[in-house]
Amino acid sequence: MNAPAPIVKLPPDHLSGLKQVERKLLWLSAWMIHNANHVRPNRDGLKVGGHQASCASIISVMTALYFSILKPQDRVAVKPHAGPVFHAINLLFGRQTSDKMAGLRQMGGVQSYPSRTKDGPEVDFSTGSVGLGVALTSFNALMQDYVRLHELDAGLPPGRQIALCGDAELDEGNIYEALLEGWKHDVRNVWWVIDYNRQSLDSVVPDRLFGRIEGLFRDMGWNVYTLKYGRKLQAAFEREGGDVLRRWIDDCPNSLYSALTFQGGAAWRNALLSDLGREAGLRAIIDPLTDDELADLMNNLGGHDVDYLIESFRQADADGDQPTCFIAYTVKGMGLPFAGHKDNHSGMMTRDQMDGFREKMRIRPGHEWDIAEGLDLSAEAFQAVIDRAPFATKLTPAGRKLDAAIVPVPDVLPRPKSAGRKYSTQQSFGDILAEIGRGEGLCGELAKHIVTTSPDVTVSTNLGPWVNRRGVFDRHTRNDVFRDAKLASAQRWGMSPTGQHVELGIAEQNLFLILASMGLQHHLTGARLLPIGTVYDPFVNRGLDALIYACYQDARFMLVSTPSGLSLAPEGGQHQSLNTPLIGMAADRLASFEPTYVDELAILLRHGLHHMQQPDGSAVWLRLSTRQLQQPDRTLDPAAVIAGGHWVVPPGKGAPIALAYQGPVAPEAEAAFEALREDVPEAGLLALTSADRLHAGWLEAARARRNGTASVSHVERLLAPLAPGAALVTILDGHPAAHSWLGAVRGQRVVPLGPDRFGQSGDLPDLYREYGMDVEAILDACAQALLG
Ligand SMILES: Cc1ncc(C[n+]2csc(CCOP(=O)(O)OP(=O)(O)O)c2C)c(N)n1
Ligand SMILES: [Mg+2]
Repeated sequence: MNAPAPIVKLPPDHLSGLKQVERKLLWLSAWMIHNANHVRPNRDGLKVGGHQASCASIISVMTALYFSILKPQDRVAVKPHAGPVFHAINLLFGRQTSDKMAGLRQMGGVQSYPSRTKDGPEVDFSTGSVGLGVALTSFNALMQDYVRLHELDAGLPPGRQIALCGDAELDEGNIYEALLEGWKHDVRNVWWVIDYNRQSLDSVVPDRLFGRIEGLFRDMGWNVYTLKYGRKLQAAFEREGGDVLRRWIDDCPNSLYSALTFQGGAAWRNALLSDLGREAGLRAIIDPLTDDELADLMNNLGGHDVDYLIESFRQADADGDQPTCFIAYTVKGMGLPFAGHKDNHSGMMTRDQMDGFREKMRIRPGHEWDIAEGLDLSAEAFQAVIDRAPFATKLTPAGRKLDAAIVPVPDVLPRPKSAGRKYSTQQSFGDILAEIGRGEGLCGELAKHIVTTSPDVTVSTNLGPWVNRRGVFDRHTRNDVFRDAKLASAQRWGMSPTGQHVELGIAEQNLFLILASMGLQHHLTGARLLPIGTVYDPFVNRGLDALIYACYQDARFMLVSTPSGLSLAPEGGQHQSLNTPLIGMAADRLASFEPTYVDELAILLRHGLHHMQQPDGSAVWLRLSTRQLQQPDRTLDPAAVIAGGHWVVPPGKGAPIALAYQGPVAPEAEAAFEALREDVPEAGLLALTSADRLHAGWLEAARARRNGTASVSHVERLLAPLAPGAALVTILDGHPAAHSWLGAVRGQRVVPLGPDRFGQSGDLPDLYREYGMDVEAILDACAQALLG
């Protein structure tokens, strides 16, 4: 526990004003949810939902922060279930409308959980999948330093990165991965405020847990403020018998404390008297109190005392920029009829309870959304409390969402001459990036904005040459000891504030969280970053929730996953990815590609760097391979490669069959095609560069046609020369379902090849034979397809 902070008293009028804010937020958040569930017409009979208890729990914390502590440049991840409190705060600041709030969880209304893309620019970070928003703040602190040290930001003052965190969020493993990574990078300006109501969704949290948590944060170099008791309890502890009361509370199991809170003053009295009735000092404290006053005293936890919270936040501010965790003890549902009940997570006030609550809040029917209704202050005085908050000032005249100019990308990226040589896509990805890293000519500006990162696979995904040129980022300059000692190594990894690679530990969720932060910098700090993250393709699954989370927020980055598929032959089943092409197709705001040859890769890399900066662009994913292929000498149509496919050998008109390949299985497809052509000279050979883009384009065109706009998609055009009932044999080093749908485009018959079982160690001939991907299997599939 910290030494008591020097008292920084709030002026009494300000404190009473903030208590009115608390009251208003409690009402508005509860009313929003009640209105959505019990007042608004319900067309489908589904429960709308909302979390009145989760909101009530954190109202004092949010009041203290938003109305006294936060500065406009601070960025906040709000715990998902406190979304209604967040919107109510914005209503008070004039940045939200009651119409939208009345539409909570309805289309066009505010989202259930704060969303950057749907709820507008006031939301700094989307939240919903617990733990991720919390961890994101730590990575954003790192990136805030990065963009400042690289002088890429808009020059606004640096802010705190703050997470308002439910205590159960600390069960998520990604929190600890992020804590460790943050420690390695010596992050600063991060605050995590834990709403320690000791309740999760199902139950009350085990008592023994929190001793551990405090120690964990301290071990990671964090400052910890444990805010257990509010001022009233602190005062009671000072009195004779107060130490007994304190010991009793400290020893009280979480579940009993919750149950007594729910039962109220009489139950508190019974419990205290039965355990401590002979303690004269204690009797002197509790006997004069009415039941309501006693309940009020016992619920006066640190996280419900605005005055104490503000003082603690100020103290932490004065302590400096060390990462700080505040464990704010609270009661879930504080101030509501089900306060403390273990089942209150999704509990909602009944109509009768709401009537009683409305009366207590003095809200007249028809005035539910009026800001000044039911307060002990005039509207003007209340407005003055709001205006006094530093956060009432806008970050910029345009608001909280910044923007950054687009960095021009040269039409053609520099790359080593490949035609006629053997190369893998992974190898040439590294080579192209290293060429950009020279920073010559048109690549000068481009190279400055690229930032790379990788979870301990920098070398093995071939980022090494780029890192050698651009250095590793660290706030402090650290020499490369091996280099200084003149020991031979291909990697020259000096670390400095100007480095452009952020080296991460293995945890893949951290990769996607830092990509999310990097990919949002244009909106958060006005810095245009072109983030590129590399990872082994199968381990995209390990970080998948964080990847989806990054895309959900519309973060802009390039994911390069390599190596992929069975073609990684000897590495075996756990390293051979099957499902990733399907993930790429199903993830929104993520354009996924799988080039086969270097010329396609160069087009797609260039496209990706451009696309991820466009207002209607998205993140980009390139799935690469280590299989070396003989490179063709040819000229490609970039538009076709970007749209998802191009004919290597166009089919004759009305051809009965075509072969389509994606990725490193091209040689097998090409060899099978040569044999096929002997029997069916008009057969075609199609190179697929993106099942995802083809599919997306197909859906888009169909939607446009349904809306009466003539539109033909790239895949429809590609397949048009084939006979209506033609066969299409497809092959990729990934789950064949990624291609099965092609048959639906024009009613052609698809025979999809590719592994649908876990792989194993082997060489390519054995594995391709075993999993039906060799020349023979392709020809068998062609024969089957031709026979119908
Ligand atoms: C990754 C994930 N798993 C499960 C859930 C479902 N869920 C929502 S809230 C919650 C418990 C939240 O408890 P806590 O963080 O303590 O919040 P509070 O008590 O403040 O409501 C769970 C399990 C979720 N939103 N995200
Ligand atoms: Mg909780």
